[in-house]
Parts: sequence; structure tokens; C-alpha cells
Amino acid sequence: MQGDLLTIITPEMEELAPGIFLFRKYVDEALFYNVVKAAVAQIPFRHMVTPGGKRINVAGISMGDCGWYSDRRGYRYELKDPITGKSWPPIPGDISQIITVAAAKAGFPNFIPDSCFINKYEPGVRLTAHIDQDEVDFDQPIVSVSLGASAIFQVFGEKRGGKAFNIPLHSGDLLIFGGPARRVYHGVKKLEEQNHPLTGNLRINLTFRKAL
Ligand code: MD3
Ligand code: FE
Repeated sequence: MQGDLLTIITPEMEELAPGIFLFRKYVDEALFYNVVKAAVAQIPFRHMVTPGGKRINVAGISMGDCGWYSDRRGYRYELKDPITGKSWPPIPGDISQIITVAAAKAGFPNFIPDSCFINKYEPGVRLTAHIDQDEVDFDQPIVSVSLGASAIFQVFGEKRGGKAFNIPLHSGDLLIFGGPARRVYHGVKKLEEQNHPLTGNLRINLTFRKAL
């Protein structure tokens, strides 16, 4: 009974700061993780390199009409995987629909992602502060889904330094960044060793974007 009351009074979405919307335990984790496993069966996770030649410790692959890519030639979206020459696996329609519905709830109607970047964090891996600026239209939000091990997501501001606003992200959480929050510096703290029933010690994050 207590649980039912809590479900009734807990809002499904919270606006943490202007343009930052958090939906706790929003997605079906097994559904999303099965999609990740199917994509990984097509293209294994890989470590790209920065234009400066540094290995990116977070492994990543893409689904959709285009995929985020980085190598000596720069950061960009690619229509085909430059390594295999193949198209990226499509974003399944039911997944895309779930993302569109969540974005609409946060005030972004008709958000249709054309790219989903899948990040894999192993224990000890962190994501240094950065701004996502390879997309064409900054009026489009970015929708992220976290699976498996928990991590602390950090929001800085217009500048890289200073005190961070910390958001712990757990499996099934969905986070939307749009409007004024779209251009902020953000990162992920070093992943602690954990044992999650879905993924073991891994954290998987999916970012859905309208990139082109
Ligand atoms: C705020 N991923 O892939 S997701 C990334 O948890 C990335 O793997 C993090 O940052 C992760 O680029 C954070 C939430 C997120 C994604 C994109 C953003 C927040 C954002 C773009 C602009 C501002
Ligand atoms: Fe980012």
C-alpha cells in the first residue's frame, strides 16, 4: 500500500534546472539492453581516437541514419561506419517512439532521433568535461538513457571549470537536455566497481540525437 501511495505522489519527470529534465526509472531496462546487444552483434564496441590521437576510454558505437565518429580527421557524423563501410544498424521503431514521447513530455514535440550513440563505461573509466557541438540544430534536445551500473553525471556550465552540479544516474533513468542546457559542459565521474544484475560491472548510456 505504501508503495502504491509513493507511486501516485512521485512525479514521473522533474526539471532539475532550466532545460534539464530527469525521468527516474522510466524505461524498460531489459528492452533497451536487448537492443544494445543486437547492435553490438552487428558492430562490436570500439575505442575511437581524438583528432589529437588520444584513445577515447569510453567505447562507443552508433545506431541510426548517422553515427558520431572521431579519428585523426576530426569529430563528425558519418552516414556509414568508416571501418566496415556498412550502414549503422537502425534505431528500432519502438525505441524511437519511446524517446519521442518522453521528449514531448519535456516540451520538445516531434523530436525524431536520427542517431543513437551507445557508450560503454568499464570500472575506472570517466568521461572528461565536453560540449556536444557536432550536431546541426542546437534547438533539438538530446535524450539519454542509462543502463546497468550507476554513475555520477556532472553538469558544469558555460565554462569547463568551477563547481559541478552532480546528478547520480541509475539503470532505467532517462535524462533530457534541451534549450539553455544544450550547450553546457558536462562529464561523467570515474565509474566505481559494481555488480548490476543486467550488465555486471558495466554502465551503458545511449544518447539519442537529431544530428543532421
Ligand atoms: C548535456 N554522455 O555521449 S548523457 C555523450 O552518461 C555524453 O554517457 C554522457 O555526454 C553519458 O556526449 C552523458 C547526458 C547528456 C548527453 C548529451 C548532452 C547530457 C548532455 C549534450 C549537451 C548537454
Ligand atoms: Fe556529451
